[in-house]
Amino acid sequence: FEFTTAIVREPGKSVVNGLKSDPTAVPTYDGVLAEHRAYVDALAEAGLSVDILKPLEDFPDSVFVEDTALVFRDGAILLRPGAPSRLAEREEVRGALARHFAAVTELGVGEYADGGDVLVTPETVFIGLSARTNRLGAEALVKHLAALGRSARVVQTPATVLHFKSACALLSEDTIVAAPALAASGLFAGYRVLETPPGEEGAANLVRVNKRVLVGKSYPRMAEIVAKEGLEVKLLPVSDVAKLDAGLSCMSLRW
Ligand code: CIR
Repeated sequence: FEFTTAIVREPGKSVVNGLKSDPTAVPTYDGVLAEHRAYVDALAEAGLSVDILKPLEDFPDSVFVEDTALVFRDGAILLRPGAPSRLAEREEVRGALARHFAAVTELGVGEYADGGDVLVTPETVFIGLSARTNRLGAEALVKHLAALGRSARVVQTPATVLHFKSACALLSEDTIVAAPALAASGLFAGYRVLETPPGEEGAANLVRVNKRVLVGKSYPRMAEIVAKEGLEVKLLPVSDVAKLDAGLSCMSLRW
């Protein structure tokens, strides 16, 4: 969670046609744009230099740039997003990665993984198998991570959420915030686990950036828990991106 730089992508007007599990949820372009702007400002306020990529009308979900790559100080891995409509987003981020990283490796054909399924902790990297991340992709990723000196574990994403990180986030070196399904799973043995309050399960998709923690505005009790940890809380609106099954972590690549 100590970062200096981020890559984000502005939403296009087509964002309203992004993938979503609830057909009755209707996000607006203006709503997503406002949430994205507030998010970019919060990253900059937390001290990050933010590379803002151009909107891509052909890719409604491309604002959720986290799913296209995994980034570390010493290298990046270009992923292969598991939703067919999102696959070519990887080509659109390739150039930006090349600008920022000397070493970029990439997942091969048939190896699918979304960045939203990857939780990085100082000790290990959790890779959640999901509808987007397959076994081949996860196992290939373990090898790419080993080349960057990181150990990784392949685990199961709870069936109730889209991505592994829809239900968890790293809050400090040894503390993970998790929704009940993951908190009770035993996966995080050895970590301190803070469970999201009832009704605030979506709050698990928070983002620690340096001393600050970005938390969804609709999660006041989670914000209180984070503040009690001695961290600065920045509340951000997320109701429109939530209609697209997304949250705060999805909107940036951070390193
Ligand atoms: C999708 O279904 O791919 C997008 N509508 C939401 C992606 C959210 N990304 C993330 O959690 N990393």
